[in-house]
Amino acid sequence: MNNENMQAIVERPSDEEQHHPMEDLLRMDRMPHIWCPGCGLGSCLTAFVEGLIKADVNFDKVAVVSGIGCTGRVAGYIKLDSYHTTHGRAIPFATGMKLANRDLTVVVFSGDGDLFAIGGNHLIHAARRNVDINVICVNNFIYGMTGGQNAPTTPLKAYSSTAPYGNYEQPFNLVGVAAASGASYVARWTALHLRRLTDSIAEAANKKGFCFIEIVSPCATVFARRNMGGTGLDLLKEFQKRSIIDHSADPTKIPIDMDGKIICGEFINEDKPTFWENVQSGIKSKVEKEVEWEEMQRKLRQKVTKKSKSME
Ligand SMILES: Cc1ncc(C[n+]2csc(CCOP(=O)(O)OP(=O)(O)O)c2C)c(N)n1
Ligand code: SF4
Repeated sequence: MNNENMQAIVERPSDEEQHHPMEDLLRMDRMPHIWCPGCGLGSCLTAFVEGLIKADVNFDKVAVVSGIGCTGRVAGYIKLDSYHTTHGRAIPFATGMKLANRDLTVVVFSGDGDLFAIGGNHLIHAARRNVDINVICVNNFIYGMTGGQNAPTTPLKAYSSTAPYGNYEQPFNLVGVAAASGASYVARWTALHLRRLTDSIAEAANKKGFCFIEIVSPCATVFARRNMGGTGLDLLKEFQKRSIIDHSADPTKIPIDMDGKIICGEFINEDKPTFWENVQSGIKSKVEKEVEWEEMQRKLRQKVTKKSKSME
């Protein structure tokens, strides 16, 4: 190593001089974050920020909503208007915000437990109504924050703190639930598919209707350790081995199990009327019918008056 290189290493910039490439969109005063080493959430947040930049949305008009959990911390780390709501209630909160202020791009960023266990009912009904919000769900197969209890996504036979002999409950296939409930956009990626995930987030940000993106992401601490004696990195390697991209796959037929393939892709990308558009067209046709009815009544009254005058 020559002297110049040596000098460059010795003279590393001080902490004050160092800048995070995404610091404009992150609340740096909240760093260091709470996530464990090897957790996939850092990559998920990076893809989210990059996706919003790529979508070229007006950041003053973006609102991010999270529920409770490790994933839910995203609302606290992103430097945009963001709301850390109660467990399971991110979607109703986001729905209200979007309906009251329809210029906003509203994104829910939360965990599989938050969105599909306690919040499951809200998710299916928001998808059914095609509410114009985006939902990004980080699926780490477990309740991470509270110590690794079974989630509705825990694969059969996987170990969790509430399934010490292996899980015997059939898990939800998240993209299948979103698709069957009527979402306009449905995609699944792993935390390794950063470029494709970023593109999906950008696509959804500019799309009307209920958009759902599942990110399969490693929980290094309470899922990986308990199930494979490995780390978050080992789980990522496993995802790499098992992932297949197939955009034409039927999202209702691609559950994730402990050792099978993880089918990823953009499965649904449709245009259909949103909840608000249906409300507007309902009101419009009702008003038109009333105007028509009043006109008919007016003409009838005119006719009757004319007739009675002619009889006088
Ligand atoms: C009403 C209510 N019930 C239960 C909890 C406890 N709780 C906090 S986070 C969580 C699960 C989080 O799991 P998930 O959404 O998958 O997020 P992760 O931590 O795995 O990212 C639970 C049950 C709570 N905070 N509020
Ligand atoms: S518990 Fe799991 S999901 Fe939560 S921060 Fe740690 S590794 Fe990530």
